[in-house]
Amino acid sequence: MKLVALVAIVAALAVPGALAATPTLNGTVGPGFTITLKQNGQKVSKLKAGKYVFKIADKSSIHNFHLKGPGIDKKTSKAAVVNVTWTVTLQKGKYTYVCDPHASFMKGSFTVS
Ligand SMILES: [Cu+2]
Repeated sequence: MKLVALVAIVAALAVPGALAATPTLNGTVGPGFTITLKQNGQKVSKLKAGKYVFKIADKSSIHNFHLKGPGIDKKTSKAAVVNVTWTVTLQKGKYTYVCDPHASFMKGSFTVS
């Protein structure tokens, strides 16, 4: 009986780590002149290095979503209205995301440590 209980506890502790999902970040640009990057509804400002899934919603044919930083330079096409998913490994450093045609004010950044 005690062994069964112990096995159950060990299994319960081991499973979350084994099944830990890659964290998802939600990037949105448009339809207005806004660009955001959020995790669980909160604006992203700091992340730990590692693998992330970026779900990008490019909702406008006059904007794009362009992510740049150490090891990464990815963007959606300005003309396209698309949902894309990028699986990305973030490294230590500063990353920026901009809408290229309006980069002076449609922009954001976060740091990875
Ligand atoms: Cu724009």
